[in-house]
Amino acid sequence: MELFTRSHGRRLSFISIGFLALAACAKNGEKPFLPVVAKVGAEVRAISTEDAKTICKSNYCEDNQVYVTQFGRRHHDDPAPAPAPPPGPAPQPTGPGPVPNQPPEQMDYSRSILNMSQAWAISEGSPSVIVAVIDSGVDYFHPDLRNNIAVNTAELNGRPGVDNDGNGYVGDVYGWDFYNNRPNGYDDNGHGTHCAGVIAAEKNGIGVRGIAPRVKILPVKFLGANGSGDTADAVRAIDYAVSRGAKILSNSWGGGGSSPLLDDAIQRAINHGVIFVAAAGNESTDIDGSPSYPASYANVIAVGSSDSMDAKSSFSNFGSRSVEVFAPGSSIYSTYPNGQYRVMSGTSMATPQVSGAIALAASVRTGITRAEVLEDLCASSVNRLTEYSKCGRMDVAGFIRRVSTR
Ligand SMILES: [Ca+2]
Ligand SMILES: [Ca+2]
Repeated sequence: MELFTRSHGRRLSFISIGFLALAACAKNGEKPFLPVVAKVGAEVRAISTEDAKTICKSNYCEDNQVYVTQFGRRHHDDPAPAPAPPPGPAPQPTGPGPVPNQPPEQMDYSRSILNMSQAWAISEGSPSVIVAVIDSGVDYFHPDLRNNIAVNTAELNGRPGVDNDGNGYVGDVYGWDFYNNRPNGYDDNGHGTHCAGVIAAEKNGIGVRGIAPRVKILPVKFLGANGSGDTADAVRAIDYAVSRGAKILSNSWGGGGSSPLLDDAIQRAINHGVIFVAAAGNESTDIDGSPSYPASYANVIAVGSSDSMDAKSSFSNFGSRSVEVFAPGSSIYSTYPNGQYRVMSGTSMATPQVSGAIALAASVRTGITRAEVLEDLCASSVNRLTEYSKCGRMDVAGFIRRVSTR
């Protein structure tokens, strides 16, 4: 394998003192950071510097990168960030607890900018399309999400403590938590639940409505309660999402340097027919010149953030060669854990707008390819922000119209 040939003789830098400090200060609910990631057989796992001395003699190893949510930096015109819910154990599949009274359904400016009523006249999405939210997890009992979760029925109806569908994960009814290595991608941060609502909050008269309000969300957690995760868990999360039949992988996270192991996992997913959407990042940087990962890997659909005036969000990264499309990411209203709702800003919020639109496209035309998605998404985008992107600002009605007539 190419990875192994590349590995021999490669020197690991065991990067920065900062990461070592991070490892030393792991707090409650945060696991210690292991600075090396190794590929041992088919398994990818994080290891200590000490273990690397022996394991990396005969296996491919690289620096374990740290990734964080692409929640926007704060600006004077942004609302204060919502406090994260306290970390706790994942609710088990016995059912939801009591939820607060739900507000009536309301939609922010992004639904009108994206011409959603025209798009919804063509399709509200199909329950056979699964979008994996690879993030901090999802509140899968949220009243606006619980009917749109990709439930693993073999596990739900199977015997407890047994891997009923034989996929290597015991009890993965509502996805998997790779950060804590336990069943169900429950959200102890808030970020993943917000992204999930942008994609598929239900059309039910309460809360908010997602871009594709009838598709299914697969919760895949690899970011911890503190919003950060590493290469080893990201790779396992991507492979898991593909194995569960997700057609679209929505990735509102980034950071770190280039990782051959992560790139490999992404290309493996794409070769499987999956569409990988990623946030361009929030450093106000031209990523044509300084790449941002995973957005900058080949064949990834990278998303920048725009605002209610159709301008680039001040925090958003950009790149006329590296960013495919912009979508509204400033001040987006969506779901939040424990039956709540929040306004949040970031390329994190723009990314699920695009993932949701592609989910609609895949609902209208089963088996649509990544190349066809890109062609129609780009051709239908509005001629704005083209100095910052390949295609401009997404228009969902135009996109779905093109897909439906292809
Ligand atoms: Ca299983
Ligand atoms: Ca709703």
